[in-house]
Amino acid sequence: MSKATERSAPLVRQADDFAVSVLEGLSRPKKSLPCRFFYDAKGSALFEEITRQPEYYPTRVELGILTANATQMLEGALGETVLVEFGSGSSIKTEILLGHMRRLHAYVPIDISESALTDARERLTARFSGLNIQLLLADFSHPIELPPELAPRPKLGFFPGSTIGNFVPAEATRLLRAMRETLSPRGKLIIGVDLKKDVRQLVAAYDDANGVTAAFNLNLLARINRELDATFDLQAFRHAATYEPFEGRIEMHLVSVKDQDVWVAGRKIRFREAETIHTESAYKYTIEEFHLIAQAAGWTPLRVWKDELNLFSVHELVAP
Ligand code: AVJ
Repeated sequence: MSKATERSAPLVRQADDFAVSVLEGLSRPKKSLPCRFFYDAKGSALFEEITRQPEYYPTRVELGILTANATQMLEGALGETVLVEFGSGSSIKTEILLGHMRRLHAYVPIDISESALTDARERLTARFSGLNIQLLLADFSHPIELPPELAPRPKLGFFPGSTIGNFVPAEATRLLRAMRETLSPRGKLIIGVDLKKDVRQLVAAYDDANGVTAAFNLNLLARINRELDATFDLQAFRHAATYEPFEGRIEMHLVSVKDQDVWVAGRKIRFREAETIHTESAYKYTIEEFHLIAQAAGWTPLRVWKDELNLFSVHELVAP
C-alpha cells in the first residue's frame, strides 16, 4: 500500500522542527509548546478518547449538526469535486459527508500524523469501495500544494472540530486566507467553530473528570522524553485548564509542582514551583466574531448550522 505523499515539510525536516520548536518554546520567559505536537500515535489515540468523555461536547454535537445538514452542505458539489480536509485525524466526521456524496473525484485528507492517515484510509476504503483517496502528510498550517492533476478541479474544503480555535485570531485569518488559495478558484469551505458559552462548561470540556485530557496534555512530555532524550518526570507536572474571558479562549498548561531542572536534548531547563508551560489555546467565538475573521480572509459567509442549545456551529464559506 503506497505511503502518504509529502508535498510540504518533508518528514526528515519535521524531526528537526520538533527539536528546534521544543527547545525554543522551553527557553522563552513564558514557556510554551506548540499544540501540533500533541498528535503522535499515543496522542491521537488519547484525543479520540477525549471525544468520548461526557464533558467534551464539541465532537458529538458537531456530528449531530453534520448528520442533520449534510445534504444542504453538499449542495452544488459536482461529480468532479475534490474534497480537501485540513487536519483530518480519524476522518470520522468525513464519513458523514462521504455518505451523502453520490460522486466525488477524490478525497485528500491532510494530517501531520502518518498513522492517523493510513488508519483512516483503511477504514474508508473498506466502507467506500473505489473512493479515490490521496493522503497528504503535511502540516496544514503551512501553505499546501495539492497534486497537480487535482488543482484545476472544483474543491470543497472541510475543517471541522473547531481546530481553527487553536490559532490566535490574526493567525486564524492568515490560515483561512491560505486555505482559500489552496481551494481556489471559487472554493467552498465547511468549517466547525465552537461557540462562547458558560465558562464552567467550557473548562470542564478541557479538564474531564476521568483525567483523559490531563493524560493527553502530559503525553507531550513523554513524547519529548522519547524523541529528545529528555528527563521530564510526569509526576512533577500537573494539567491545568482555564478560561481567559478577555481573550475569549481556553488555555491549557502544564504546571511544575516544584523547583526542578529538566534536561532536554542535552540542554538544562530550569522550572520554578508553579511555573507553567502553555500547551494549547482554544479560542471560542460568537457567530458575528467568526464572520469578521472569515471576511478578513476574503471569504463570504453564507449559511450557518447550529445545534438547538447553541453549543457549536458549522459555517459555509464561499470564495468570490
Ligand atoms: C482538536 C483542537 C479541536 O481544541 O478542542 C481537545 C483539541 N485539546 N481537548 C480542541 C483538544 C484538549 C481540540 N481540537
